[in-house]
Amino acid sequence: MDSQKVLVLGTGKSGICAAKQILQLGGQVVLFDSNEKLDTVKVMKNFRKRERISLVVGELKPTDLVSVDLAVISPGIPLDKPFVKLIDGAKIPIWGEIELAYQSSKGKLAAVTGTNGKTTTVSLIGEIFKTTYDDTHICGNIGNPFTAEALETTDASATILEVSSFQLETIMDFHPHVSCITNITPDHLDRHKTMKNYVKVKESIALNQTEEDFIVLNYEDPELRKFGKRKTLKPQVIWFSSAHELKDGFYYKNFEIHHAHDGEDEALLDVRDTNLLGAHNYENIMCAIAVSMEMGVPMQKIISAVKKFKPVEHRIEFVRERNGVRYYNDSKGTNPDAAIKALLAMPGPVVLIGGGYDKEIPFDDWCKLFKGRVKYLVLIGQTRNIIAVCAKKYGFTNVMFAEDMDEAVKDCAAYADEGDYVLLSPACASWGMFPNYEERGRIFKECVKNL
Ligand code: UMA
Repeated sequence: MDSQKVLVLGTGKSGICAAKQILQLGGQVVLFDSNEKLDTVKVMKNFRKRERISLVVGELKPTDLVSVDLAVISPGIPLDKPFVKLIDGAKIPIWGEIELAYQSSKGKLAAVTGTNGKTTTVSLIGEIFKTTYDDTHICGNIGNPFTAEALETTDASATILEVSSFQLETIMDFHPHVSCITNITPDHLDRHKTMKNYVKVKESIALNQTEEDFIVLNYEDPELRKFGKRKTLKPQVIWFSSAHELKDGFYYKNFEIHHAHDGEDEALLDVRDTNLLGAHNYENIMCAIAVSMEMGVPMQKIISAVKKFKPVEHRIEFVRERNGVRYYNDSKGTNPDAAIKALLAMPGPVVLIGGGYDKEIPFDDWCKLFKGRVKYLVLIGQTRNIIAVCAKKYGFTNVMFAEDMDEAVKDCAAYADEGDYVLLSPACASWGMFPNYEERGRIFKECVKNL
């Protein structure tokens, strides 16, 4: 990186941290953001010394590419953008922010991808690693860019990385010792266009893995079952299942998590001794146990960390009880599959808040579940008409529209009776109404607390 000129695309968290890493290694940075309304002063405040950094905003011109050695792209930038094509046309290599970090990172690396469950699984693995590794790094799509951590890692470090499909599109040498795919269900089809493309990009987490590495896969996911049995797949497969008693791997049965191996079957944990709710969370626990075991954490330490672990913010997070109504924040339910899991985890009648940014994913499987489970559905955001029409198709018409979160929460409070569950689990991204799902979740909690 020494003296190289690197064009960093995007000035969000990833772009800023990537630029800092390049500067720290002695390189020169040209930051680019296509948002013409960007607060350039705020962006530049991230950098104390301005000698080797410049900022280009709006349009990227061929002259901006003169003597650029490498481009590093933020995950939120689609690869079909004209400025990306311009860079590609100039034969400048394009790395993802993850790849840049990987090239400088040291120690042991595990990576988790999948449509849902990534954040809980990664947070849990992080807590487990801390029992054994003094220098544990938890980063990636979880909200802490890998480039913010990479230069801090040493040969004694253990890193657990959450990787999104956006990030996997631009890897090159990226090679985790243990990888994991939690599940693959429709998401981000506005970007990947087809399910086939989306599955392929998720599976590329194993691209550079060898026979000495491991991949943890969900036996109940049809795509992953096919993938795990593929002859060309190099890493050793570790299966987990929430529905089948496996002969080799981890499985869930009658509240217990078992580990079957070498002809033996060991009951490891009663899930009622954990703070996690719902079958999808038992799958997350199995992923975390399998990854941690292959990363060298002793099983006893793994089990005790699992028992202590508290659910992550915005994932079926209990907010408060008011007049016998329990309020849950599942703002991280940004696609139908995640929202289905949250809905199924509720032990009683639900007053549901849904809707948001349109990622062009069908809502049918989610809406089919409303009858008999959901008392009222309060819809917000761009997708509210689409969801209302879809719910009607499946005989559900108790639908209300709200203009903002405050109105939605007040509607829920008015319609919920003692013993009901008010759940924010929108099945959509937050964009359009909120900057991100975290902010959406925080505003929901604020509104609930103000009731
Ligand atoms: N930008 C452009 N041109 C474009 C698009 C974006 O210049 O055409 C600029 C924007 O103006 C903005 C910057 O790019 O300044 C934003 O970059 P970004 O969207 O990559 O956002 P970051 O802040 O870098 O956050 C990213 C991830 N965001 C996305 O993938 C959309 C974060 O995941 C991640 O936590 C962070 O890196 C650290 O690794 C968020 C996410 O929604 C949580 N992820 C999706 C998901 O989980 O489903 C994949």
